[in-house]
Amino acid sequence: ANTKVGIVGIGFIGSDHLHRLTKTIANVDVTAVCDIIPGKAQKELDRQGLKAKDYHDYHDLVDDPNVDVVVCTASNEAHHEIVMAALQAGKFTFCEKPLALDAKDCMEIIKEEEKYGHRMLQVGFMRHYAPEYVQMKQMIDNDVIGKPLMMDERHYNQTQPEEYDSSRSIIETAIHEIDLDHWLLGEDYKNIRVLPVKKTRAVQNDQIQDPMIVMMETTSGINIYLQVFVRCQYGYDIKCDVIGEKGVLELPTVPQVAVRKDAEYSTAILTDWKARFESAYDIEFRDFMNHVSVKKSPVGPSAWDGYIAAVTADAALKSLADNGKVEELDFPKTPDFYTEK
Ligand code: ISE
Repeated sequence: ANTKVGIVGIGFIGSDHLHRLTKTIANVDVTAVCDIIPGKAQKELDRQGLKAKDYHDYHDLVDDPNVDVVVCTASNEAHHEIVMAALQAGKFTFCEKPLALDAKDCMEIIKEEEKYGHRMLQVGFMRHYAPEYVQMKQMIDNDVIGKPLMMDERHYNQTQPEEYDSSRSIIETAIHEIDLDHWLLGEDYKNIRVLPVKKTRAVQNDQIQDPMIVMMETTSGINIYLQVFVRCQYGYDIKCDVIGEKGVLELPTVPQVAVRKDAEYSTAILTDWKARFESAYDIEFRDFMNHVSVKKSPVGPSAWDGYIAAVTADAALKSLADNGKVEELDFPKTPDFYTEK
């Protein structure tokens, strides 16, 4: 029988996952959806030509016996309570990043998950599944460029809604690199700082520092330099260079057909982040569903990864509030619970 999935939050990524789970991933039925805005989920079901139970309250969705697995794609603030409810209902859960707003809330989720004695949850850090990052990690592990010394990264969005603030630039945007870099390098972070730099005139309020420079240092002293710019205007642009003792690894951009025309040679730059990592999302969900559909624990990014990222993000926000002061980081050992296979 197909695995029955309920999705809470039918926004940008929620509608994308709804489509993915019904059209791309095999042996899944989306049996229920829910959105805080009345009518929104039903409208999306109609648009995609789908039928599912449309709940107004997510509690009813997570308690529905016709839902085996909960996918949480609600707004960041709601992740914690929805995930807690899903775990309490004993459902395998996929939660989009960030797992919760801060480390304290992530720890509560970990405590809840621990009650089951095995992993119940996966966090949507989909870049772990992007073939280009996977290759990069293998090349680092295989010593292709010798020991990594520095990383040079860019995370640019074309634009974000008016209310997007510095905290979201960190917990929703930079969180991808915060999570990914220590995985790529196989080292913890020692410290982080966020430098307020010259601001773009594309923002008219003081709620956001845009762009910002995030600097992290790992325990062995690898320096990471990341520019976060969520209103760069020109496109969705991701750069990741790892500079080693013998060479540099460079993340490719998504291949686009080149155009020779009118005395120009050009290639497009994507603008939609969902398109940039489309295959990563597909592979991620295939892996997650392959495990939970046979009642096996998921093996992708865990609540612990969500927690470590949140500890780092908390420190980043503190640094930004303190004009770029270096915040020291010291991570506890990963509980066995999360390393058991
Ligand atoms: C969004 O939630 C994402 O995950 C994108 O990858 C990121 O680029 C964007 O800034 C976020 O809002």
